Amino acid sequence: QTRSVHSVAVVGAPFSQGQKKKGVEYGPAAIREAGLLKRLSILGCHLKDFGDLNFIKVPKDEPYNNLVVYPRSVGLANQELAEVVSRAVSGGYSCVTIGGDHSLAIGTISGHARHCPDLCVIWVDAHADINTPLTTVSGNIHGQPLSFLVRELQGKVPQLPGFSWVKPCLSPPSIVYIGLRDVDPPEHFILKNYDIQSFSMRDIDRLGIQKVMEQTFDLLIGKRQKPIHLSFDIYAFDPKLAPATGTPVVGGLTYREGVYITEEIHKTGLLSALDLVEVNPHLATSEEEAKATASLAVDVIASSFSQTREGGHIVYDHLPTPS
Ligand code: Z70
Ligand code: MN
Ligand code: MN
Repeated sequence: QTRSVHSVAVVGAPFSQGQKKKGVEYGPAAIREAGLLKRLSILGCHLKDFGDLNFIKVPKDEPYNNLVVYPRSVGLANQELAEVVSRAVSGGYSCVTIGGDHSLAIGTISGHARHCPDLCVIWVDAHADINTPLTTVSGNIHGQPLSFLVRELQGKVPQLPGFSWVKPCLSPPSIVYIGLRDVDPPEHFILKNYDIQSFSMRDIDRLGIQKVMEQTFDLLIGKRQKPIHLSFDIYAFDPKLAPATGTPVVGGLTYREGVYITEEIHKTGLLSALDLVEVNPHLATSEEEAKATASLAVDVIASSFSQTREGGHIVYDHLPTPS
């Protein structure tokens, strides 16, 4: 029996200024405490821990248009994160970034794309996170990261202060969403008019998660093998499973659907970077809830790196003989 050994880099991104709630900066610590590194090493991964990055808040970071909050801080943090991810990926590692809010995908995808310009993105989320700074109602950049990265949208996206380093690196055919159930009208317009493929919760109800994954891979890597960037927002899960998140959206992924998604992605052998974002231990109403959410995050990451439910992932090749 052969198995591939993964080299996995872990980067903690305790970043929260893509939104306004306190606590998501404690996500990386919670996911580490839930045993991430131990679980990956049991799976035989060769690990490199980059630790938790130290982001500085830019002082006097006034909102753009009186609305979009902390643009300079988000821009600078992502610029630094992009450097680290790019270093990890060019060093031969699959890069796991634990967040932090979802605005950090601006940095992880930018950094990943520097080394892998042909990457494709699987965005697992309740939200489409593709508002532009001109369509956002909340003003939170974690609801906008993809708008800065899709080339075809740039005519509609103003440059935010702190964002001059960002080079759009994605095109619609290289993006697939899974799990959508709370899409804003301008986001729906973008998905339809720019032909971005998505499997909503309704599509999962209709097709089942197995067909959804088959079609996802047909769309992204059917013609040519490409490195996969998985951006997994813990909000994709039903709030019963992941209670420690900002604003819960009912009707999300089951545990089994979530794990099936990552098992299938692992089986492609193409996973090159993974973001696990929006775990906010401060929004849990009990210690148990906070622990359950962090432990769910660890399960998602472990099954992305070969953990299986059938039990074949740890070497066991002979039975003890009675003496
Ligand atoms: C909304 C916005 C969002 C997460 C909220 C919501 C975006 N579309 N993402 N929570 N994780 O603010 O643009
Ligand atoms: Mn998100
Ligand atoms: Mn979301």
